[in-house]
Amino acid sequence: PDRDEGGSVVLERVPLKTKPPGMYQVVMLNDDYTPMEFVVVVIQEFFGKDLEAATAIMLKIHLDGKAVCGVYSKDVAATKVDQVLEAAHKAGHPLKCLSEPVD
Ligand code: NFA
Repeated sequence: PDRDEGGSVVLERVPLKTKPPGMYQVVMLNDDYTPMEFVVVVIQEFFGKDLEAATAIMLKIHLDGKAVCGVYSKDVAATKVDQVLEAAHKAGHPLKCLSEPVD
């Protein structure tokens, strides 16, 4: 067995089980400049929502300041954020979004 500096046996701690990976929500933020129609198109394109659902989410962002567009694994959520920010930047809009762990 492995021993420490004092010669005592070092026992390895083995996890009994692995924890399931946490989920992350992609939150979109309101601003005063991005056109509503652009936001609706982005939500449809990158979050798989139909026109009605995308419009409801856009209006919630507009009225509440932010809303959740979807919940994904950590890496998928990060990719969604990158896709939204790139599309907004290319179109010249200041639209912002972020991902955060679901409580
Ligand atoms: N507040 C923006 C406007 O009035 C619309 C908007 C909605 C922007 C959702 C960003 C997110 N044009």
